[in-house]
Amino acid sequence: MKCRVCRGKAVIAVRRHNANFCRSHFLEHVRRQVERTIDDYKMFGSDDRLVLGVSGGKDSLALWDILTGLGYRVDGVYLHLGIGEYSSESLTLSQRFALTRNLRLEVVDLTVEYGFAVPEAAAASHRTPCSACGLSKRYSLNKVAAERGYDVLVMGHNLDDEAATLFSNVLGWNVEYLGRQHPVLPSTEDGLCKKVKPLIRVAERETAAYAILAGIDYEVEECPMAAGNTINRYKEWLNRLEEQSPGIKANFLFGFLERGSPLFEVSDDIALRICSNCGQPTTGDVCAFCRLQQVTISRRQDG
Ligand code: Q46
Ligand code: ZN
Ligand code: ZN
Repeated sequence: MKCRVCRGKAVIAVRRHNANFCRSHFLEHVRRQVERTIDDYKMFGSDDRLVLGVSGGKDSLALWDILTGLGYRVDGVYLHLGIGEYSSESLTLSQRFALTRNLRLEVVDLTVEYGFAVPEAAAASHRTPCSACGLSKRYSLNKVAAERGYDVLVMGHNLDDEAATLFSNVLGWNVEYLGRQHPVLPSTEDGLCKKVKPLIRVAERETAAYAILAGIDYEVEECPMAAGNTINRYKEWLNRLEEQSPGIKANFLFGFLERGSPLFEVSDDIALRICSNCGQPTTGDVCAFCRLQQVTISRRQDG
């Protein structure tokens, strides 16, 4: 197996690009994919203040490495979810990454800041852990980005994440979510920070390979609350299709973004209001995060 670029010994095959790469040309290939995504979708420029949602996993740390390598100045924000050892280990790995590269990492602890952790909120609200977790991440990362005056909130979702989410939204015909599934969500005057996903051209196995080949020490343990997560199941299904038809996952996602997405665009008329409890943007009176917080704390007081 020879590298497509230098004909040296290849270490990885990327079947959907019909290409094999040596270590250095694979790293280069991934960086180019990210650079192209940033340019194609006009995600940000060199003057923008960027903050990255950091989890300690392969995707966010690989993306931090890639963006700083491309010359962007990117701070990180880590949200401590309160999921036992998994959270404390991920935090240590994130802090070590930031420290050794002289990068700024802000840590927000859900328990300290909001009085509850993900496992308790999931149980109290009868949501799945990933649903309570996703809501908490969206809320608190946006809040930090908006309050600290960042121009863009950068997220490490990869091709598999986005394709599986799209698959899930199509299976359920969640037209509202389909309308919002875009690699760039603009900022709003009500307090939503611009949000972008520069890793969407890179598959999960490629971000893992990038992290390993770039010498990044990341959290390899899976979150203990991931069991039963439907998105992970859809990822497996899509990977089975990908094995038979390399490229099908990327075609599914990018075909949607180019041709399907405009059909589901949400109108700008959906006016956001200000949550009467926390002041963050919401479509209702009290935002979903404050409702999650209230139900969790009141269950604890009742119990
Ligand atoms: S951390 Fe949170 Fe993931 Fe754990 S609870 Fe689910 S969403 S699986 S990326
Ligand atoms: Zn090479
Ligand atoms: Zn609120």
